[in-house]
Amino acid sequence: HINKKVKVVFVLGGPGSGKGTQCANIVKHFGYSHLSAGDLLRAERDSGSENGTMIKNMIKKGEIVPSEVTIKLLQRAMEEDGNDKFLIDGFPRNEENRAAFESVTGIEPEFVLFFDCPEEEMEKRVLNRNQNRDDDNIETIRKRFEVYMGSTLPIIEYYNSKGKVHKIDASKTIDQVFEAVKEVFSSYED
Ligand code: UP5
Ligand code: MG
Repeated sequence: HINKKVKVVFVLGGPGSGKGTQCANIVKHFGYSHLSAGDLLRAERDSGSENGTMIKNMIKKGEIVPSEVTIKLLQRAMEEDGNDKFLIDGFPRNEENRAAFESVTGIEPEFVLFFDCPEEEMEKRVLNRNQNRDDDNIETIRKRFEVYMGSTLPIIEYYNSKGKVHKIDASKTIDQVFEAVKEVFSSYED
């Protein structure tokens, strides 16, 4: 377990819903550190580590990497960063991720920020993004949506039943979405 008491907010939503974009804004206004599980996995893939090939294949297929890999990367990043509040973006993606993170770290999220966005809009955003991502092609995007609906939405539902979800209409402009996000974070400021 991480010794220091850290606050964690899970930032969830489908591919292209704007998690990364909004996290960058939240960091500037509210002093959180942003950890994108996808970015950490891509860095690990590119580092030539022994898990690299497995991560590469799973991302390419839009599948969810086993939690022990992702959790190790998240824990290391939290320790190295040293902040006491984190946005964890794009994790947990399924029940296995969720349960393992809780038991390994002992951390329960303070709340979950959920970016709700229609699939057509998310698809348009991902296809228009030019970041050279291995998984931004129509075939993988379809698979990412499928995995999101089948595995990640139930996790959002789980936290919703515990009263922890703040749902944001992510189909609006970046500025409009951030206005709604700010309201949520302001209500948690001490
Ligand atoms: N954009 C953003 N907001 C907009 C708005 N309001 N209006 C118009 N345009 C908007 O945004 C996407 C694009 O849309 C950008 O061009 C942006 O300018 C524009 P972004 O903020 O990047 O959206 P985000 O939700 O972060 O989309 P991303 O594609 O990163 O989400 P994914 O969840 O698909 O990707 P992630 O990196 O989290 O995961 C990738 C893969 O890694 C997974 O499929 C999986 O294989 C693997 N993975 C795991 O196995 N385990 C994990 O825990 C995490 C990832
Ligand atoms: Mg992202």
